[in-house]
Amino acid sequence: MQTTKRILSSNTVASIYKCAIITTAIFATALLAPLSPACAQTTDLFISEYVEGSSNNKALEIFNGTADEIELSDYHILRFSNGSTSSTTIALNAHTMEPGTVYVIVNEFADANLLAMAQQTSSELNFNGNDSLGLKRGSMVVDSFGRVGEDPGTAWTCPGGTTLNQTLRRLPAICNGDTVIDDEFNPCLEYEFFSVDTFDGLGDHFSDCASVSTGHDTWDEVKALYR
Ligand SMILES: [Ca+2]
Ligand SMILES: [Ca+2]
Ligand SMILES: [Ca+2]
Repeated sequence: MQTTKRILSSNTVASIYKCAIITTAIFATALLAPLSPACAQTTDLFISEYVEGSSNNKALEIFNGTADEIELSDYHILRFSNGSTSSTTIALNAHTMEPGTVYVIVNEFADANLLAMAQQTSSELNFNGNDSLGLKRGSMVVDSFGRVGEDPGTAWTCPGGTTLNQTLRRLPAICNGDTVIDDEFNPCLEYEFFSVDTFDGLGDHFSDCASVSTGHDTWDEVKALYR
């Protein structure tokens, strides 16, 4: 039986958002009603699970929490090994991600039961706890893991958590990726931790966040709908 451990307690489990009410002098409140309250929203792909397991059991799960289909081949993963600032690129396959779905990439030499979860395999998906990762759309960083340029030794750690020999699952309250690749990394702020070779969270992701249409993600675009 897998053992699970919640690192963060009631303050994160509650995931209560103070949703701001959209107000404006320009548009009638009635017209704006469908748009409010404006909760924390997901605007792009992010990493929803990181598997740093035994041997070659390495995997990443990417989540589309937006309201739109997203073409995955517009994105790629970068791996920065052992504190290096230069990276290895892992291209992502052509695949249309429907809203609310995930995509799982697995090291091609992983155990069969992990490979069975894969939508893509790569020999380059090989990290071992002290390696940073980036998820990019073109030149834009949409998420990152670890701290580029820092070799923490064996792993980034925090009370009850480590990036070595664990499965890390993004907390439901995390709505968007970490777009700063080289600042301090505290995995306990963003992930919950599961024992080594936990694979049963791959294939879906639970998020507390509202999805937002990436086609209408600026206020000017939203306003244009009501003209
Ligand atoms: Ca390494
Ligand atoms: Ca960061
Ligand atoms: Ca998952």
